[in-house]
Amino acid sequence: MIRTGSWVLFSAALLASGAVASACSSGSAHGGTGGSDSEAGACQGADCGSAGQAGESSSLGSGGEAGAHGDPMAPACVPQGKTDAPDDAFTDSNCDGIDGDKSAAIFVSPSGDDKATGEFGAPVKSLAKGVALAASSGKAVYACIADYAENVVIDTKAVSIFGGYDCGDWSRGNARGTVKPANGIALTIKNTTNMTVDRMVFESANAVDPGSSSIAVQIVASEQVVLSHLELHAGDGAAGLAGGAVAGVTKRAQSGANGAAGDDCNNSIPGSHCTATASAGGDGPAASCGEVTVYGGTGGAAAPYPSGKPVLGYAGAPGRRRYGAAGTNGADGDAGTAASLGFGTVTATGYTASNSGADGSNGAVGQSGGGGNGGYSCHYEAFPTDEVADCIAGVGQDTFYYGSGGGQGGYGGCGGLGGHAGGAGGASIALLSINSVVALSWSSLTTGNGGAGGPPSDGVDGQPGGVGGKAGKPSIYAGGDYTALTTGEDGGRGGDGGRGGPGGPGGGGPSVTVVALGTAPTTEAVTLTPGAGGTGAPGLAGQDAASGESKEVEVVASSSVDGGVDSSAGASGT
Ligand SMILES: [Ca+2]
Ligand SMILES: [Ca+2]
Repeated sequence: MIRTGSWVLFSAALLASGAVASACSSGSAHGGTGGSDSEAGACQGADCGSAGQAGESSSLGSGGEAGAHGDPMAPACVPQGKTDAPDDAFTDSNCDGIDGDKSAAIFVSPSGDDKATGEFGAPVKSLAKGVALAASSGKAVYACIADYAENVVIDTKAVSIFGGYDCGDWSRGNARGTVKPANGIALTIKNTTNMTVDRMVFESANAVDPGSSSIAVQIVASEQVVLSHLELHAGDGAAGLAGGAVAGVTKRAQSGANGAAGDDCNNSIPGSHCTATASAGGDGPAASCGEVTVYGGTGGAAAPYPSGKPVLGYAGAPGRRRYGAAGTNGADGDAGTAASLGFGTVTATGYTASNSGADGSNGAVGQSGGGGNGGYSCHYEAFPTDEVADCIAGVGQDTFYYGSGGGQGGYGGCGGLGGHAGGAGGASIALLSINSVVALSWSSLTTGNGGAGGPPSDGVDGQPGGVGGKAGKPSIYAGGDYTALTTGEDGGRGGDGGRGGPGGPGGGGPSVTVVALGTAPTTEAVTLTPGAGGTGAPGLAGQDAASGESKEVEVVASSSVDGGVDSSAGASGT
């Protein structure tokens, strides 16, 4: 009775899985030829092996023993060879009790233990452990139908993965387990050749880090990769990074240095000897705006003893020679360009959301103010006929006093910093094949939405120009018409720095079910359902960024790796 019951269960499992039992028949086995089959040692262990071990048996030898019991309900199982690949009909062609070859597989089940051997009856718990054991032993992984929160990586040594197995009796059907890690790529295959992944679901979570992508399966530098009866689901790409705020200027540019005061001397007064040095104009140290050195225009020196003209003030730098005049304001920076493509860049190592905006450029440095001219120096005569004219001419000898130096021009303001670009939105990609040969069949691929482009930040106003330096105070002997004549001029005000341009907005991320660099995967009976492309961010200077594309297949030519998308790929958003 027990044996009959277990056979019914086994048979039901086969029927439920849609198996066509060519080697281990189910339907015809009801005919009751079990006795003779068992003699050949070729029936299922569940039926002709030790009683009650449904699907668990054992060797062909024990099958013979079962035959001795002569169960008339046992099905026939005629081995068609020593090997048995998991197949679409779920046929146990080597009659070891499962579709597939028990001796050539590492079994993975959530009820297993990663310290186990992985052999049949002693499954490991994680796919990672299963893949590691399979790689070292040259076996395949048989995974039962369950959820696996793992990032599965197959690197260098090919490991086939077959799902569809029941976690209880390891019968096989079309139901599939799901690999869904908390983040990152669900299945990565690289540097391998000749392997199969069958009857599994790979699902990547929504990307979280700004500009990162959600990719379900990525295959790199691999060949003869067969993907069959899979479901690949990518989550949403993450929104692009917002351009960081730019610090504004809080301090006015450096003021010009004051000119030196007029020197008091009077040759007719003992102890008050005139020197031969004219009072100097203001001349402060260099300042800098980034890599640009800035000076205010140097103030002119007063006229020298005993005769001569005052020195003119010097132009501010950068700028032309404009004595005492205010510097002109620096030009505003240019706005950063908006992202214009609906796709990013695929390189030999992966996809990069490169469709970001450009930074705004900095405003230009304001022109520094010009230096003030120096003052005249005078000889005072007791009985002058035209004092001002004599002063300008530098004649007379009784009394002498210097004019004062001109003030230095105020320093030009530094340009405001440009705004930062908005980052590109991340992509949603179900299958990314890079320089690989992949055959995809009987599968459905869906993607989420591409990430929105990141908004840019605005530029900031330039630094206000520095105040011009004051002329030096006149000599105590100057008075009346002499005061203005002998006093130097103030320096001009520095020009303001230009405003920084706003950053360019980031482009939306694409949503593409199949992306290939190089050869596109071959497809048979494949359903591709892309989501929506991410929205491009609006620009602060009027130009909005492109939205991400929504496509079934995007093929990027290998030759354009450095340049991004293939021109024939239709990169613009849809
Ligand atoms: Ca098979
Ligand atoms: Ca088998």
